[in-house]
Amino acid sequence: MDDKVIITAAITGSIHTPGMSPYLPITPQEIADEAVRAWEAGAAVCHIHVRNPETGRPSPDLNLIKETVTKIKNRCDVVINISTGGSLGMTIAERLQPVILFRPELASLNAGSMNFALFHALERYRDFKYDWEKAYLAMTEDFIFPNTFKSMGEYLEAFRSTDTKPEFEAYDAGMVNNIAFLIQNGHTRGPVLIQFVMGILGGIGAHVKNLVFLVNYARRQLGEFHFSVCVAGRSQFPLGTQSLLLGGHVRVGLEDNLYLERGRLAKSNAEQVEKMVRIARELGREPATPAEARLMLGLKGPDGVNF
Ligand code: KMH
Ligand code: ZN
Repeated sequence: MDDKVIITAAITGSIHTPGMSPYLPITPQEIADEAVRAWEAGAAVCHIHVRNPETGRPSPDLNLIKETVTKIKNRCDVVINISTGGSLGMTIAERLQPVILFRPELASLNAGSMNFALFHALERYRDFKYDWEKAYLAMTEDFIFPNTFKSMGEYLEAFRSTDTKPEFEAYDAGMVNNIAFLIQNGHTRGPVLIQFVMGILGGIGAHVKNLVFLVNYARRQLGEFHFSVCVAGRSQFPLGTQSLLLGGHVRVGLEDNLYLERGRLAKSNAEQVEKMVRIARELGREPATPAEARLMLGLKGPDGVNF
């Protein structure tokens, strides 16, 4: 299945705010509809955050998560990857709760701490829909997204006990080193799945040479591993294409990029998935089905989740 590419759709995330795009899904119904449409377009995995339905603010509410993932699971077999990055300001314990309660097949596990910076978006966006948006972005100038070795070890223990596969989010090269440490010390086993997240201020820049370096570095440090690439902003498609050429997988979606092309907002996650499917096929990479993705990543299957 070497030629198969696992396309993940990151449906709404917690980086963008409602004032930035009218197409950002907010309610459990909207998020579920977007996930199902992304699956129809060729996504094998959807990555899930939730938002307060009234305000659009990223939310830790477990009922909203349960409602959203249940709606998706009732309608299609897409692999559901729940975020443990959550949103800025959530506690480490809060972020882990969805894994403990819902035992998903796959969940994100952030591979190190960083100043997760979004404040510079305020140079571009001035008019917002809700009061909270400006302050939410502004506070990131002084915000450390905490993922210490202690908490990563605790997360991995919970992931092990729920048979949830971690998708390690690596925002910089040092985080690859952190993953190697976690393997060497028996916290997790290879082959690990890494999502290289590029272009976040506070992490590595979105450049072709950086991705070559990350992949080579991870190969040296980890041996065999699976990787996917997602990029904040306009390099999403070019670097996603580079990942295809390097034999990696790819993530698209409104969590990372609101556009379909320069100056044109994506009207849905599915539009971005469709574009990535077209590019992949041109390069001889067929989108993996959810069943194929489960096989490739060694996931427990949808019967093993608790929702
Ligand atoms: N919410 C961001 C700080 C994840 O889903 O695990 C990080 C994030 C990553 O969204
Ligand atoms: Zn996320």
